[in-house]
Amino acid sequence: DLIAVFGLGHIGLPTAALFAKAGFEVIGVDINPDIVNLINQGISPIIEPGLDELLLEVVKKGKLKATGDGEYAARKANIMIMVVPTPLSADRSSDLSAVISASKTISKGLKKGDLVIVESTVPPTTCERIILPILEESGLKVSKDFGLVYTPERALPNNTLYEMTHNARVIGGIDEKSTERAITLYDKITKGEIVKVKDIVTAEMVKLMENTYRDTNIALANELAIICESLGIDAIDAIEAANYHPRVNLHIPGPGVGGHCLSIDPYFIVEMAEARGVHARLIRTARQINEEMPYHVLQLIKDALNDTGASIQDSNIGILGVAYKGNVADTRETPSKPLIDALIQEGAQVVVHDPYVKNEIIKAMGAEPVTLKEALKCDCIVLMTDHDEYREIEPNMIHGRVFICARPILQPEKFKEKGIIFKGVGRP
Ligand code: SAJ
Repeated sequence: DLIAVFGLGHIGLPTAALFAKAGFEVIGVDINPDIVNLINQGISPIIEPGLDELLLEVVKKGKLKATGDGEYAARKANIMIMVVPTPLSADRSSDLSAVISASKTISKGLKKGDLVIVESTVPPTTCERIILPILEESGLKVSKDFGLVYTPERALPNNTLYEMTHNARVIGGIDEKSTERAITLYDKITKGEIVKVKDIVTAEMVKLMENTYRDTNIALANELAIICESLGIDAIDAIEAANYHPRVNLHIPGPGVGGHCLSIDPYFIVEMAEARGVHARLIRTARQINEEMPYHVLQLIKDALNDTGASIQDSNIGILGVAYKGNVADTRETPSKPLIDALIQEGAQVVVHDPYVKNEIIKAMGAEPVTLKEALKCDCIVLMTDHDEYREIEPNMIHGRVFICARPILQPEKFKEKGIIFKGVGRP
């Protein structure tokens, strides 16, 4: 089998590399010529543990080749995997333009006996309602001439290669033949269990349900954290104690939910539910709570500065972390961005430290990149990301009087004892 992977991003590239490593001939397709060039030199455009080595190996062996010519790839391959992005539009509806465009390209090269596999995260029914009709514009008929399958990728960024080869994989096809063929294929790259579901829509929905589960649970933790703050008790202690219950697993409160998945996928469910006249009330509210968290952090900053008789306008503020979560360089949908915007809007001087994120990206956010030492000199320090490096922060490293810790990775008492005004999400 010759495999073509459409979309060489955070999921597509590792997927292509793993199939190449498993012995398949793989053509990777991307519309960005810079990405194609880098990959053909064996250089990974994304940071992901283990990917550099793996990519270099499969490119050197000639097992993986990248191209911008999708039609060529579709004509050559007999298995086509679609892993293109599905962002959220400004009105919070799904933007399926990349999926539609990739489907058109695949359709032009589609042959009898081909299998099309969709991995892109999509609102349920997208495969059958949108992708399938485009594929059939080729004149071929699904089931009779070609197969169609949906299988969501569930790997965690920063641990992608391990999870891709060990997590359980859900597969749902348009017919039994498609499903079985995909099972045989993915079995070659994963030791994880393969979970067969009855149809494509179930497989599409599974992916969204997983991320919605997490987003909703984080919203619950965030709401409880704010309530605990008002009670003057420590939410982190309370959550830890509650989690001794064998059937309770409260999540960790923080400054909001970032990343390309949790903050977007729930809206795909909302969109599809609304289209069917069902109101996704809890899911929508959870999103709202999480999106408001950066403004809760802003309030903590204002309150703390107020306690010292200062205000945002005449303070310099050092943000620790603009990555959406600890130990990654990814800033997509990061809660740090709305906080920085609000602070600048209110007239604060904002500097940012992040050990992973490039200075250009920090500058593009309108803030000045600085070293950790410099950031810790600010009047007010705001820890936003749970990078391991920040777990080592000690009271004597801080020069300012106010420390806002939006992640529960430091002990409040330690700082308060030294006269620092310490506030945190969920902290008394
Ligand atoms: N977060 C909290 N509290 C928590 C857990 C996370 O505030 O208790 C925050 C994080 O700091 C971050 C955001 O939530 O800002 C999301 O982080 P994450 O590590 O939970 O998830 P992602 O977005 O990096 O990856 C998720 C994963 N999904 C699940 O765990 C259900 C991953 O397995 C998926 O493959 C990925 O989404 C995806 O591609 O959909």
